[in-house]
Amino acid sequence: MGRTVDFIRRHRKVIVVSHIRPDGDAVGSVTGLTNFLRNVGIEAYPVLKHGVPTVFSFVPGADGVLTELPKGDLYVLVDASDWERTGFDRPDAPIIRFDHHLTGERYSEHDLLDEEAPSATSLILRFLREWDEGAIDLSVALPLYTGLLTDTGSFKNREGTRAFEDAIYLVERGVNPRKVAELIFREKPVKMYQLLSLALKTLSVVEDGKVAYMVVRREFFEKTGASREHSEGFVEYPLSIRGVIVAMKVEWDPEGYWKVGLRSKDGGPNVAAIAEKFGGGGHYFSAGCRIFGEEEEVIEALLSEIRKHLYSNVT
Ligand SMILES: [Mn+2]
Repeated sequence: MGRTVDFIRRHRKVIVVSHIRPDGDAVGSVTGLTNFLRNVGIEAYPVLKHGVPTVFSFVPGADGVLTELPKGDLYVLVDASDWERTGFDRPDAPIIRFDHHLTGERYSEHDLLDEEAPSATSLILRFLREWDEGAIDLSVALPLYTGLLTDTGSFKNREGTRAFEDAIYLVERGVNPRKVAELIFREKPVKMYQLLSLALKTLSVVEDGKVAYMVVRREFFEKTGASREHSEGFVEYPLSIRGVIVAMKVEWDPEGYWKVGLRSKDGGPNVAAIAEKFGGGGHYFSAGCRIFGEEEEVIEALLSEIRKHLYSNVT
């Protein structure tokens, strides 16, 4: 890790960038790492093609996030499997990747990839703790905690102690967990619930109650005026049904594809393997992919892949 620190230090202008349609982990990784780099005297810029979703606007540095990619000497790709996920053309400068998914592209010997990390911000935290603990102030801790909280589904999605150890560390740095939870989970616009009520009408439970899914159609967004960020987390609803071990959310995307979120529970199949069949990826219990086609065809293709994994122990 010391070598990676030296490598970053050799560059004058560092650009930190993550994926389109950013979630809490992408926002937290981009802002937390940028704030730290500035604390240690490095010129750094946070970039997200689609900007910061309103729900995360409280994160320190959120208002400084750029939506265009500046020229830099080094690009740090965080919480993303490959550069294409940023929505930008590939820059003419070195890229290093910090991510908690092992799949995806490798960019340099300085890539930090650790599937054991519950969030990209957790991996970044471990790296920054070795770099300079004194530079981890609240402007770094709060974004990192936001990524940790959201990517673990409020500490529901991971086993073991690591997420809690990181949380203790970050709370000791000044993060107020109650306040953060309030800002993220108790500031929903009513449009979100209007969108949810339409989406819940599509809820289907199939395969003897083992599989549940929900569709978020284009017209639901149009009818309610909700935006795409409001459907974040909807996959929890089919997943929370008793007996269901695989859940999915199939959502219209303005770019013409269906954005698919897949989740698995104890005893369920590896949804990363299912997502990979469609060019996506993720973790055993949480994965996603994008598919072009008609709604019915897309759902049938997904269900048929799920069936294979459900009944034949393929992983
Ligand atoms: Mn993540």
